[in-house]
Amino acid sequence: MKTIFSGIQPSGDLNIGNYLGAIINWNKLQEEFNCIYCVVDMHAITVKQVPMDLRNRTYKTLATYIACGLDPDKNVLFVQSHVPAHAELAWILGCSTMFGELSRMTQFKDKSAKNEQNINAGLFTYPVLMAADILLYQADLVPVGQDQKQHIELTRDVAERFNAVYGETFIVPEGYIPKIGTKIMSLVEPEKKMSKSDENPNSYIALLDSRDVIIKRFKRAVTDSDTSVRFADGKDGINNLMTIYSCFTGKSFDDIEKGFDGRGYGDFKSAVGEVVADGLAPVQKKIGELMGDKAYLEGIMKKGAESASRIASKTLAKIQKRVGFVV
Ligand code: AQP
Repeated sequence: MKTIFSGIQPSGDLNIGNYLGAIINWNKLQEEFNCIYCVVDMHAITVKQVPMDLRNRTYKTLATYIACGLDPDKNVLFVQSHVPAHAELAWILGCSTMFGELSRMTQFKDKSAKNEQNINAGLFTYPVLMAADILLYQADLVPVGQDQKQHIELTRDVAERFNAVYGETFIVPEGYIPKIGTKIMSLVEPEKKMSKSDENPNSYIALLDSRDVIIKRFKRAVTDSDTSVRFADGKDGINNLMTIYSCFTGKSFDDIEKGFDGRGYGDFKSAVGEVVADGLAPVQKKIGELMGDKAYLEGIMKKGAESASRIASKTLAKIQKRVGFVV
């Protein structure tokens, strides 16, 4: 059975970008693959966090994985900082990663522009830790949204370089990026991706937003001066809303265009708000229930960390031997 690895940072409240670009695709994979999903809290501290909020969001992110359908008995679900091998392997891989490569990472450039007062070394070496996350589990496939493609390519380069120097050690993973929903855009600046750490809450729909907030934010979503609902170049706002509507209803763009023929943007925006609110309601209910049972979530974290550590420590020992450490 092939292995899948992916994770999400508890750096903000998860939004429909994270949901459509990552989590719902993970769901489809749990029957066919050996799946390992992590809450990557160590990545989250590359940007300033309030400790209490980070802790709470770590629980909430795990609860969201389960609420969205990931079965803790079929998937390994764990928290990154509970498995120290991630940090240990990141150090070793950092010595096979070039400064120039890391300097070219778009996410580093974007995040350093946004956090001028805190351009820390962790933000710069973030992709090395991500490579360690993936390679520790000898993952074959990494299901992510479009924005993570460059980091997956770097992971492949680092794995290939390590294998060339020390002999075949790592499986070189492939990104798994489905066709639709892999880049949900901001509702206020539709040329930018939707991000959970965006300072403007009107730019995203968090999974736990109330029905009223969801409907209001879609009504205010930035579109264009045209009036017909159709997918076309230069209509970033409408294209984004059509993508979201399609993901929540399963309808094709053709069907959406026909369904809203002769109706204005106002009608369409309301319809998008309704289907998203309906689609998220059961997930919200389940997250609420799970957050009321911290002991259950801690049990999953503990069991997940034990399973992940078993796999990770084996890979790490092999690598330590390869590079010449006395083990
Ligand atoms: N807008 C998006 N559309 C589709 N997929 C997305 N993902 C993120 N944003 C979108 C996917 O969700 C997963 C979460 O990744 P992450 O938390 O490790 O970091 P990220 O990609 O940087 O996500 P955010 O929401 O933008 O977080 P912040 O604001 O903290 O940086 C990944 O699979 C990602 O592709």
